[in-house]
Amino acid sequence: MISRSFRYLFSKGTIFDKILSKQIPSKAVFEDDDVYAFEDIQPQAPVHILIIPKFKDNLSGISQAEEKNVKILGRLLLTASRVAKEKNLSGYRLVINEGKDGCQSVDHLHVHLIGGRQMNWPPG
Ligand code: DGP
Repeated sequence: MISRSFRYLFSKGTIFDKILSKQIPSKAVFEDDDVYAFEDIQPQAPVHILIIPKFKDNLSGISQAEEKNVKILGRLLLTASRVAKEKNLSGYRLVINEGKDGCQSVDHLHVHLIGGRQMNWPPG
């Protein structure tokens, strides 16, 4: 059987595929069978964590989501909430950037968990 990391190694993918296959190091915060949470390399706040599905399943962004993705979408949000509790955040923001106008730079669905400082509204 082909291992997971072997498959990632040869799949055409984004930087997050390389992170998942450990070709690129990352600072893990949480991991289970479905999701991986790790520290953002360009933090926008004292706490800035990315939560991604381990199996991309064509989810390059939230605009690709279909009914069949409901479970993983829920897992991403639950993981964000769980990590925020573990980090003792009293308040925080969850962000999904979509497309060029949404400032998305990596085409692998991800939720930003941002906290540890006062957020502003409206966002920039
Ligand atoms: P977005 O702009 O919403 O697509 O967010 C992509 C995020 O990914 C951005 O905040 C920076 C982060 N990022 C890009 N490359 C790397 C990397 O190699 N390692 C880590 N940990 N984060 C990365």
